[in-house]
Amino acid sequence: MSCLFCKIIDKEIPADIVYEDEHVLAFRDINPQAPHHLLVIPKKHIATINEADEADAEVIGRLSLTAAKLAKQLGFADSGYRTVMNCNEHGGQTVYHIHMHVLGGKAMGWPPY
Ligand code: IU
Repeated sequence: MSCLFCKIIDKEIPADIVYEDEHVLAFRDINPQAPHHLLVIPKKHIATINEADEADAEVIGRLSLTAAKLAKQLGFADSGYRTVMNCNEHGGQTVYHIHMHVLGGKAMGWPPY
């Protein structure tokens, strides 16, 4: 298994894990782009959101619910935050195991370029 995020799930590679359940794992991004920068990933390996199917609907929903839960727990829900899932080259995806970025703790601009 060469997927880095699968290795984090299997605890073969260390990560600053902030949440884990049967379905998802959340950890702090190694190269944070905001005061709070989490990645929420499904335990099931899905390379990009293009590969997700109907059977993945629940776990994909759990990514957003986990993002909101952690934003509340870590105290940046009320001030606001952004969730992002990059897809493929033009989306800026570099790790091919879907992940929801959760960025908070500062005001962010729009559009994102
Ligand atoms: P992207 O959307 O695929 O570009 O995001 C990948 C993120 O994974 C990026 O923000 C990296 O800093 C982050 N990351 C990490 O947190 N830990 C790692 O071991 C690796 C990448 I590799």
